[in-house]
Amino acid sequence: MDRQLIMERVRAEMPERRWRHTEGVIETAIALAIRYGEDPKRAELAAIIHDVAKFWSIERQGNAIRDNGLDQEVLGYDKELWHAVVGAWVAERDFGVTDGGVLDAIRYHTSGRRGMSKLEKVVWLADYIEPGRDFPGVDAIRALSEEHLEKAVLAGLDGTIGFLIAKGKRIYPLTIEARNGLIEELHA
Ligand code: DGI
Ligand code: FE
Ligand code: FE
Repeated sequence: MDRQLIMERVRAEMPERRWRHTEGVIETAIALAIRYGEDPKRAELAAIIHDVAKFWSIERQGNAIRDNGLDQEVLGYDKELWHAVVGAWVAERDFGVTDGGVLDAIRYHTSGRRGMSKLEKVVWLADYIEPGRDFPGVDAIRALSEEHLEKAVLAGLDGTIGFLIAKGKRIYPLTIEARNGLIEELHA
C-alpha cells in the first residue's frame, strides 16, 4: 500500500493528539536514521505505523494476539506492550509491509529486545524523544541522541525501567534483555 494511504489509515485509527505524536516520531526517526546511516524511508515507514493499534480497545488487542498466533507471552505483562505486537501484524496484513526489519521495528518499539538492529534502535529512540515528549530527563537523552545511538537507547531503557519500578510494575523480560544486550555491546 502506498505511503500516503497508509498515513491516512493510521491517522483514522487515533485521536489527533496521538497523530501529532506520530508525526514527531516520523520526523525524529528520519533525522536519527540519517545521522546513524540507516535508511530514512524504512525508519519513516515504521514510525508512521508504530502506534496504529494503540487506541484499539484492550479486548480487541488481546483477541488479535490470541487469534492470530502472535507473541502470547506479552499477554502476561502490561497491556501497554500489546499494541506494538498488534501493530506489526496490522502492518503486514493490512498495509502489505513485507520488509521484516520494518515489521520488527514496529513489533519491538515498546519493549526493545536483545540485539536490536539499527532500525529498531532508531525507532525505539525516536518514540522516546520526539519533540512532543515532556518528562524529566528527556532533554539529556535528546542531547545524547546526537552523540551516540546505543548510549541514548540505553539511557532511555534505564528511564523506562526506573519508571516501571517506581510504579511497582513488572518488567517484560525483553526489556531487561534489551538493556543487558546494549551494555554488552557498549563494552565489547
Ligand atoms: O505508545 P507510546 O506511548 O508512544 O510509547 P511506548 O509504545 O513506548 O509505550 C510506553 C509505555 O509502555 C510506557 O508507559 C511504559 C510501558 N511499559 C509497560 N511495561 C513495559 C513498558 N515498557 C517497556 N519498555 N517494558 C515493559 O515491560
Ligand atoms: Fe507505542
Ligand atoms: Fe509511540
